[in-house]
Amino acid sequence: MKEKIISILKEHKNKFVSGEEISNLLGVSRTSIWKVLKQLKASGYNIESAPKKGYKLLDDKNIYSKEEITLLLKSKGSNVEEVFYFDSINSTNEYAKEIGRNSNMENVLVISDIQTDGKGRLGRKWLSSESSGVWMSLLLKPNLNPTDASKITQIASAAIVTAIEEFYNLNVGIKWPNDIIINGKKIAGVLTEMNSELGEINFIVVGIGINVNTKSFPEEISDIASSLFLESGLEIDRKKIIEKVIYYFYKFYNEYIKNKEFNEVLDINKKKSVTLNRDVFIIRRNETFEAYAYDLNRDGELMVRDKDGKESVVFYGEVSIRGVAGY
Ligand code: BTX
Repeated sequence: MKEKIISILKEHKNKFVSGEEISNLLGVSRTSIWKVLKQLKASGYNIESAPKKGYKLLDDKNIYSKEEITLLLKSKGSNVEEVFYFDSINSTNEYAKEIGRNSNMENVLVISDIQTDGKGRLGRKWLSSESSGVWMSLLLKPNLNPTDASKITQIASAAIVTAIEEFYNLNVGIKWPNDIIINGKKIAGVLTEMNSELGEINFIVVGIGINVNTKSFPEEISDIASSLFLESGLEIDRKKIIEKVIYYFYKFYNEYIKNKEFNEVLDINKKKSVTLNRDVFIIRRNETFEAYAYDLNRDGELMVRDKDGKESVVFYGEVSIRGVAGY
């Protein structure tokens, strides 16, 4: 009902719509409409009410809620079938994995204003305590071989870069395969987690964290972290970023799942790479060695050449680049 009322108010943006009209459109009593409008006002909607005229939605720019996000994604015809929204949660990835384990649902978006225990890779933390970023996870059930799951990370990285470049005039880079970098600092990251058995994927959760309007970072990461606001001076409604990232994610994902077409994603990952054409450190199991990163192969794996000229593919190794995002 909340969603429907917001929809009606949005259709009449900056114009009054009477309680009676809303009540006729939805077939519910004016008292119920009035109660919902009161709740909407309490949750931050700027709704003007005037006797005999009705209600008018003035500004919904900074409203972050399940209804807003659901409406936004529905109107853009995205593949997202269900949205779980939280004001605060430990980790959207953890919640999405829980749904993955316990239901048949897929194409579910879990999103939270704040994460109290946001996760990075390899047990690291992802700071998401301020309500100024986008912290979201998609639950997917693709019919893929588990060895292809890493492509989902690259699809997400390509989607984030493409989305950001639509709004900001910034030079955005990808530190292979999951960090998004601007001016040498990390502004976004992707954490893909998979549940699989016997060569089959049960589900994949792709977690996306983007520092959008963050004004400052704690000292421990202030040298390596930045936000779209800090890099551009532009404050933006986070919903716009969500809409575009989801749009591009599904554009690339559907291309890959339906047509096995990964070239556009690969091109973006190559073109935007801050890892390629430089010396990197490969940390593989207990071994660390320096090598020159010269290409991404057709599957998006990093190709490196060590100082003896031996070429190899980096699968699981953590790649570290001097001078980029603190590595
Ligand atoms: P990562 O392991 O590449 O990066 C984690 C490292 O980045 C940390 O060790 C720290 O140095 C630095 N860092 C921590 N917080 C931030 C931040 N807000 N901005 C920039 N740098 C930071 C990258 O992991 C993957 C991150 C995915 C986060 C999303 S948010 C939604 C979803 N839920 C969840 O718990 N994780 C994902």
